[in-house]
Amino acid sequence: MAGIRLVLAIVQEKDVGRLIDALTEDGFNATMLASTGGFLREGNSTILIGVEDAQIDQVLAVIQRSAHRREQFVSPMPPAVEPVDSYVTYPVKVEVGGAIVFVLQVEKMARF
Ligand code: 2BA
Repeated sequence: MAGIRLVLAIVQEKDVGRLIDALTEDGFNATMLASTGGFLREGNSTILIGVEDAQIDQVLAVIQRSAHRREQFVSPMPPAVEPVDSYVTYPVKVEVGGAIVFVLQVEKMARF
């Protein structure tokens, strides 16, 4: 039996519709989870895609062409442990978007 991989892609909200459309068009099954980035504390989406080994390159190519990196100025949230008035935040420029992708080996997949 062919090996199964789980692709876990974290993408910006702006890119998620385009990515899901492209995955569906190419015949991939995907699940979207609402997630929040630890640094920006903004909503992003975590997409789960179960695929066979042989499809990994194709799915990565779909993700790469659907998610774009862009620059954004943000004021980071103060750390929860600091007193609020002792912490001054300055906007910082960060690059966001594109996709952060993890590929995991799956021991078993079942559909009941
Ligand atoms: P956030 O944690 O909200 O990070 C958004 C962007 O802010 C990051 O983009 C990065 O450019 C910047 N950034 C993150 N931490 C920073 C820091 N300590 N100082 C300065 N800039 C910082 P990406 O690297 O493209 O990450 C996009 C989102 O992907 C992240 O949102 C997070 O939700 C997820 N992510 C990234 N790396 C991850 C990892 N190793 N494990 C789990 N999730 C990850």
